[in-house]
This record gives sequence, C-alpha cells and structure tokens, in this order.
Amino acid sequence: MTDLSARSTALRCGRYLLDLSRPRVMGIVNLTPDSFSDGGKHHTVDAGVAHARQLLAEGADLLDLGGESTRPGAAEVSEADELARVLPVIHALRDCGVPLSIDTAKPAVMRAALDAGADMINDIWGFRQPGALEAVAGSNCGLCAMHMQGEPRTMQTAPEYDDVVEDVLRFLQVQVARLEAAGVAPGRISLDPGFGFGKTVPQNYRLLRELDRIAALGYPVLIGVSRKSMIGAVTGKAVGDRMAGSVAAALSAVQRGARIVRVHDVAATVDALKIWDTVETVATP
Ligand code: 7PJ
Repeated sequence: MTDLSARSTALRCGRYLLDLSRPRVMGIVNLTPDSFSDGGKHHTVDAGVAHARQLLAEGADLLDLGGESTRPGAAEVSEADELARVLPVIHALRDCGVPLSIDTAKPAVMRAALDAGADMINDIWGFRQPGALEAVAGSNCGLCAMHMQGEPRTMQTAPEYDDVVEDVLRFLQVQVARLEAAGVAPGRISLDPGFGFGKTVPQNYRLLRELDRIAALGYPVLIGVSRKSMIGAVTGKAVGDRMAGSVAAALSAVQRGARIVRVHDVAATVDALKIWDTVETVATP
C-alpha cells in the first residue's frame, strides 16, 4: 500500500524542496496600493520589498506575493497593473533564500512570474481559469489549489453547500485529477479549503474542525485564516486586533494536519509553532 502521508512531507517549489516534516510559515506580502499609505508604483514596490525583508527576519519559510486584492467586493486588477506590482518585487527578492509564491489567478501573470524566477503559484481559483493549467504544467513550480465557491465579488452573498466538507473534498480531488492529467507531478501540489471564500462563519469552523479529512487526501494542506472575518466573528475584534485569534486558529489547523500556514503575523506564528513542535516532538525523559 502506498503511504499517502509520505507525499505530504515535502513540497517541490521550483528551485526548492520545501521540507514539511515540521509546519511552515508563509508570510503574506500584499502589493496592492490600497494596502500602503500613499499608493504609487515605486512606493508600492519599495514598501513591498521592505515588508518582505521584515517577514524574512521574523522567520518566514516562504513568501506569498499578491498584486490583486481578492477580498470580498474588491475591484478587478488588469494584467498589466498586476505585473507592474509583482515583477519588480520578484526580481528584488529572487535570491532571498526562501521560495517565492505568487498569489494570482491570471495565466499570463503566472507565466511571467515563473519566467522571472518565482517558485510557486498560489491560485484562489484552483487553476480553473482558461490557460491556468497550461501556464504551470511545464515548469517545476509548487502549486496551491484553493477551493472557492462563486467569485470574490459576490462569494459571501449566500454560500450554499450540501455538506461543506464533502463538497470541498470533492472539489479538491477533481482539481488534483485535472492537474495530474495535465502532467503536474503530485509532489508539486498543495491543497487549501479556502477559508472565507464563499463560506459562512459556521462553515469555516466546520472545515477547520474537520481539516484532517482534507489532509487525508495525501497532499500538503495550506491554510489562510490570518485576520479573516471568521476570527473577528468569534473574538469581536477589528482586523488590526486579530493576531492572537489568528495564531490560535493556525495552531488548530496545524494540529489537524495543515503543513503551511499563510499569515500576516509571522513572528508570533513562528513562536507558537516552535512551542507546538516542541510539545509534539519532545523526547520522553
Ligand atoms: C488566501 C489566499 C487563502 C490561499 C487570500 C486574505 C485574502 N491564498 N489568498 N489561501 N486568502 N491559498 O488574506 O484575507 O486563504 S487573500
């Protein structure tokens, strides 16, 4: 019998083989101008690179660069604008020593990012846009295929499932089959249930509680809960005050098999995971 868990102990990410024998922290680098004080292309690029270097100093194991806002209701970004935000940052960080992931759903951005030296493509659409499979299949990049119901603009209006866990599982299995049929090696694939992407708060928490069922598919599970409204809904805290709640949710996910946690607060998450890992691996005295 094949040991399915063996597949989740590493992820091929372009130049890197990311060791997942312990959980890893993916630092979020947001390159959308609205997330920085005064906008402007140079400012966005410089601020993005500085922020990335800060996250590396805090212990990020990989970085996720995003030039397109995917929050509910966010406006669409043109291919040219997204490339202008992302490419200079890839060039500046190419040799930073950790895999560079690009958060994009646009095939042209995927191709250009990979040509510029990116190691991983993180697609909230799960490589469903026309041309996305072809854009990544021929490279050796890592992939994150995420579940989303609907589209970012409207996805939170009325999410509906027969059974949220079963539906997400089935979706991810279909995407894995499509990726592998297109020639993507299984060792390049990670899966994400897509917290907050077309899910109510109870649906998000049910997915979190039953995350082990997604991990049982045998691919590394990547999750993003950092500062999301599911944290605010329980803690009653505004977005800037959700660090403790986000760290707790990330730890719960890791406890249930997540291997990569996508976070804003890298330093706090790294500390929490060091303690978790020590508890889990401590030798019997
Ligand atoms: C996620 C993402 C997530 C993956 C965003 C935000 C919204 N990529 N990109 N998983 N979320 N793989 O960070 O609040 O949960 S953007």
